[in-house]
Amino acid sequence: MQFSKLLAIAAVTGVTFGASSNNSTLTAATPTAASGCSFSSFTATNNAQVASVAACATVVGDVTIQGAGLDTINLNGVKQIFGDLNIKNANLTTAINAPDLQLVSGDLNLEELQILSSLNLAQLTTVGTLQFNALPALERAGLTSGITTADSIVISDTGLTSLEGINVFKLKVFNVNNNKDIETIDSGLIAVTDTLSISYNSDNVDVILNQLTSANNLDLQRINSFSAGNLSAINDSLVITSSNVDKIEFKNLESVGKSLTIDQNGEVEELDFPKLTSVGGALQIGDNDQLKSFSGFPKLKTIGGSVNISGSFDNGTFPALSSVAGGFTLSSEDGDLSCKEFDKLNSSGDIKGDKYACSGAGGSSSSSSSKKGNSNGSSSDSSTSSGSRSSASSSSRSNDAPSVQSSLSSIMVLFASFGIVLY
Ligand SMILES: *[C@@H]1O[C@H](CO)[C@@H](O)[C@H](O)[C@H]1NC(C)=O
Ligand SMILES: *[C@@H]1O[C@H](CO)[C@@H](O)[C@H](O)[C@H]1NC(C)=O
Ligand SMILES: *[C@@H]1O[C@H](CO)[C@@H](O)[C@H](O)[C@H]1NC(C)=O
Ligand SMILES: *[C@@H]1O[C@H](CO)[C@@H](O)[C@H](O)[C@H]1NC(C)=O
Ligand SMILES: *[C@@H]1O[C@H](CO)[C@@H](O)[C@H](O)[C@H]1NC(C)=O
Ligand SMILES: *[C@@H]1O[C@H](CO)[C@@H](O)[C@H](O)[C@H]1NC(C)=O
Ligand SMILES: *[C@@H]1O[C@H](CO)[C@@H](O)[C@H](O)[C@H]1NC(C)=O
Ligand SMILES: *[C@@H]1O[C@H](CO)[C@@H](O)[C@H](O)[C@H]1NC(C)=O
Ligand SMILES: CC(=O)N[C@H]1CO[C@H](CO)[C@@H](O)[C@@H]1O
Repeated sequence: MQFSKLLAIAAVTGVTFGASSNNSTLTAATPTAASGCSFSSFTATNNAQVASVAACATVVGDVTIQGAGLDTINLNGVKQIFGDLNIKNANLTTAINAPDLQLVSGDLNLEELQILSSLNLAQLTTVGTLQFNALPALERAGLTSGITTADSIVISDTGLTSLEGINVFKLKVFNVNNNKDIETIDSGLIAVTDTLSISYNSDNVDVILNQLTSANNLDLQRINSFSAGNLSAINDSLVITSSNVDKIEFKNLESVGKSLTIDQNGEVEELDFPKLTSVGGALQIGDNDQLKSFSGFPKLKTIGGSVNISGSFDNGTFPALSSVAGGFTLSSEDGDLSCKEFDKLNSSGDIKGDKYACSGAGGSSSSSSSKKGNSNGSSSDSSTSSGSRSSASSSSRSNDAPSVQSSLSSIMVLFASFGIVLY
């Protein structure tokens, strides 16, 4: 968390010393705290101990408040915490008041507060990570000013009805899951550099991310609708699963860096990816009971992993497809889809992987070989042109997308630049 602390401090100095001179004023921000307000960590389990924290306008160190001995937790007067603030496992706490708190440089973590129903974070604008977890009675986050700077937001298993007050647009993690009363997520998010995940909120959750231009991992589960008309690049993987959407539409998306998975969406009838030209990893489409066509990829040219499509299709084409680095499996149980086009794709050598199988209206065809397909889904025609044709072994491995994590350093570099851009 050291890194995010620095960032948060940098961000605050941007505010304090004028965002117009966004130079490195980090050293000017070294906080000074009154005696008793600076420590490595401090745990409060009763009102007197909480009051001793509340006596500090500036706290340097990690604060944990926990236990069943606390009804209302009052942190009035605390303005800045250079460290983490954890409030957790306080199962009799009904209210938390921190109306003067502007900054938590590390994690602000509220967890396992079963009857917490009132939260006042009226002036909070800056956190390293905001994490709410298991706050079932909390309907409002009490973020009156609103959070504008954070590197991660995780909202999980709360009673919140909206994400009002969360106004961070460029960050690393945005994860909203298992909030049964959130029916709309309409956010100004612009870029999410690590994971953007929205899953298992209200069954009717409509997700509107019309400012989003780029994402790394995008994971959508149990959503009702999704719109991201400005999203042009997904650098890692895209997963849409177990959702009620009737149309999956990514009007502006040009590339998916790794795999693209669309499965178990029982109501989806149409896919629309008019600009998508490349999928870096596997393309997986399956268990979408109402999907009769996969003709929504008019420009898709290269697939860097394997293809696995199953369902009951009347038609489906990849008119622009010229390279599949992995194997190709298409199985259409009912419907009119014929394999002709895909047989052609295979015999013209555009499928590089070791396995080709298609079953459709006119019958089925399949073959496998140990040609130089690759096991990690990236490009295959490699160095030695000595076509290694060892006898047809049964080594038809599925070429799943590589799941290489972005290196920490590149995340840090990316994020460092966001730290500045945030203003
Ligand atoms: C950075 O900003 C501080 C405070 O505004 C100013 O005193 C300092 O001269 C600036 N440094 C540079 C290199 O611009
Ligand atoms: C709260 O937690 C304490 C200690 O874990 C436990 O003894 C008590 O029964 C819990 N109370 C409620 C209302 O859950
Ligand atoms: C995706 O990759 C592009 C090109 O490397 C980069 O400019 C962009 O910031 C990345 N976006 C995210 C959200 O990681
Ligand atoms: C894309 O972003 C622009 C500028 O923020 C906005 O006006 C427009 O409505 C967005 N487009 C879509 C299709 O959402
Ligand atoms: C293709 O996906 C289906 C599920 O949609 C799965 O059962 C099957 O094993 C997959 N086939 C391959 C070759 O990966
Ligand atoms: C493809 O199949 C769908 C669903 O059966 C149908 O609505 C559509 O008209 C078909 N398109 C073509 C080009 O045949
Ligand atoms: C797929 O293409 C390979 C290489 O051209 C060929 O050997 C194989 O018979 C083809 N499979 C089918 C089912 O057409
Ligand atoms: C697997 O990926 C690595 C790194 O991208 C690459 O160096 C290697 O050649 C690939 N293996 C094959 C068999 O393509
Ligand atoms: C006053 C100043 O240096 N402003 C700069 C802050 O950073 C942005 C983005 O890097 C520059 O465009 C500004 O010129």
